Amino acid sequence: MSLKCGIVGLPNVGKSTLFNCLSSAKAQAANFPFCTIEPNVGVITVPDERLTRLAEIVHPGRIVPATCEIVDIAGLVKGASKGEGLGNKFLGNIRETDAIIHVLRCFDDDNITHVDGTIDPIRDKEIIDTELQLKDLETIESRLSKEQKTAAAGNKEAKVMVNVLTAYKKALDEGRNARTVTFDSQEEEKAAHDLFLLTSKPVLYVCNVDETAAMTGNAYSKRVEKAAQTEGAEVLIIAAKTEEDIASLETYEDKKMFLDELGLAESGVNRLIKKAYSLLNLETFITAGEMEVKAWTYHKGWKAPQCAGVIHTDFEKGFIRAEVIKYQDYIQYGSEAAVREAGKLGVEGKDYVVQDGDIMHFRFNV
Ligand SMILES: Nc1nc2c(ncn2[C@@H]2O[C@H](COP(=O)(O)OP(=O)(O)O)[C@@H](O)[C@H]2O)c(=O)[nH]1
Ligand SMILES: [Mg+2]
Repeated sequence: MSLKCGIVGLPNVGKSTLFNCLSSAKAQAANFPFCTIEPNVGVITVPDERLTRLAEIVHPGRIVPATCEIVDIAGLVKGASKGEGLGNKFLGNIRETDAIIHVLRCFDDDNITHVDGTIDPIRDKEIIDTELQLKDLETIESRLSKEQKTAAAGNKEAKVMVNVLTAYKKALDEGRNARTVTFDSQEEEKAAHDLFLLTSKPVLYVCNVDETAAMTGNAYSKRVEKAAQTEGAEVLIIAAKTEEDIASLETYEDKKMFLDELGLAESGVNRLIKKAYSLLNLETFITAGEMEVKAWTYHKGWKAPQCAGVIHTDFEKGFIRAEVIKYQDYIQYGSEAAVREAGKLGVEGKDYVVQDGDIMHFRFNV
């Protein structure tokens, strides 16, 4: 399961700059560097210092971090839902993503033109939102008439779908994003999910600020934070151009020094990926063996068999039990044997809810 995030925003707000600094983050894990699949698609490793610490103990053949696919989605402009710019092509790209990274221009620079002439991240956000909403409305309306006919013939599922579509239509007609709508029943939630609406995807707003505002943000980003609050969305402040410079530095020490000067503990790329994980309720469990120390992504709340299934479907089908070591225990005792001896190795059954950072060993038979 690889997470897929799409970067959207108006032209010249810094999308490609952000994409480039993601693409230069390759120093993080030499065995799985960022690779560009297509000019606008890249795969980045998910930063996780726990893997490095565990590898110091286990000395595995390799470290395999989780990965995240990033797509630089260009061409979103006013009228896009009607086919302006690259029109429908990029809307298809967005539909395939798990989460949206919405870049907003929060920096002044007379040398870089803004398509609408002035710097106003809230207006920009609304332009993009509107295009995505219009596309969703199109999806909903074409679906609604069909489902209404089926529902009229007495189909129960279609009735559920009609309710869902109607609730969405109302929200979108009022200019709200689909993600602001909540449903009471599981059937409705499932139907809602199956629609893959663009504005129901989780969104992370990235305020692209100048270097001086890298730590604190600025008046523009404050406005974005306020707007995001009303829709329960997350905001991240990144100085993309500066981060691009940082990413191009050769050594870890040089990067660290630059970040320290800006007052940042961690690069924007790291913060971005970590935010995306929490946004999607994703967590990581780890397998640690001689061959490899590896991160696996699962949904928060998943039980042991489901997590076993992330590694292999046979592990889930033939699940017997899981042996679990807490990350802190592994570090403290220094080896699996020592953990076992200290009585800290948990033997868990099929109802165990896996926790972030758990080091898992599944017992199964096929
Ligand atoms: N001054 C300043 N310029 C930036 C910043 N971020 C991006 N730029 C510049 O803005 C221009 C457009 O950026 P780009 O990433 O290509 O925008 P895109 O059209 O959204 O992909 C480029 O010349 C960047 O160097 C920033 O934070 N400050
Ligand atoms: Mg671009």
